Amino acid sequence: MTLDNARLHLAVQKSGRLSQDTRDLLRGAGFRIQEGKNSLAARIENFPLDLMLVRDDDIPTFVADGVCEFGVVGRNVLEEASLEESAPPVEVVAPLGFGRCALRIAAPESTLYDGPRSLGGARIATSYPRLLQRFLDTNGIEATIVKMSGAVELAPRLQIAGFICDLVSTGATLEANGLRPVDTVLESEALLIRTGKTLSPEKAELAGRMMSRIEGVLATQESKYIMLNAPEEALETIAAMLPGAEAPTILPLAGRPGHYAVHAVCKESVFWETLQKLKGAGASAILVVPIEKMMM
Ligand code: PRT
Ligand code: ZN
Repeated sequence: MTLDNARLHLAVQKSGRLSQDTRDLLRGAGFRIQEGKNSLAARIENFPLDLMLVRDDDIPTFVADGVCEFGVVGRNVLEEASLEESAPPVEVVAPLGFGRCALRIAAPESTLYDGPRSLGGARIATSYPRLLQRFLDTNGIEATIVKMSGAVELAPRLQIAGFICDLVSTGATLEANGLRPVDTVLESEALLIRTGKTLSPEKAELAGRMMSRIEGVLATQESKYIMLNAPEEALETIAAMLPGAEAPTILPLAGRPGHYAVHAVCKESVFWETLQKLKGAGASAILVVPIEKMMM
């Protein structure tokens, strides 16, 4: 098989909370998505990659089976699927920083909660029975799990269950239903996952190229390029203060003996406090600029 015949397949949510951010990430990594009539797949015009547009719940299976080499899915969906007996392994390549939410236990405002033991003997409604069971087991609690596929927040009012275990982001849905979060089962965000199956050498090479582009976008989201001037005696202190920077470039300033320009890529957030500290250490003319592309 030649390289041209090998195409990668990335399973992404067709429509829902992860769709837009997934597309934005791919576009940011330079992948041009061909918006065609096919509602099941979308071709990337400038890379041997096809997006398979599916329901998020199916993504772990497609990737585990190797039907798709990669996928983008919430940690909540991935972990619930991987707790199923005989689930083939998938690997987490990278957390993607969007789709953040938490799987939380919640109860009506008036319910007293004093840690997981308050769940003993209770009925808890959820769409995530395996993650909830793991949480209960870890805490040595016996409770009845009531499996629901949606509208879990209505369970207490309908007297189906005294507690719920559901995804929360802003908390507005809980509040609107007179519920309050009392415990956390899982913190979640979207993940890039890959199949545990071995890829052909051609696909492995493409996979490496695809991942380094995506990782490049993820790295630039936090990273900044920082430039400043500093006197020679402050260089060591200042270099040590630059967040997440390796080996800054230090250049002599023309016409100002003993003064240098310091340039560095900071791979962690640069806050105002950092700038204040740099100034305090003798830095001047500090510039922080965003990085558009980066390949390590
Ligand atoms: O059709 P398909 O099966 O693909 O989509 P879906 O309806 O199952 O999933 P979707 O699009 O709702 O969510 C996809 C993924 O987004 C989830 O698996 C999570 O990883 C992530 N995510 C992030 C969320 C939320 N935030 C979220 N708030 N998923 C669901 N919610 C729901 C939650 O279930 C509750 O009903 O939003 C409500 C609470 O939101 P707040 O803001 O009121 O707290
Ligand atoms: Zn779903």
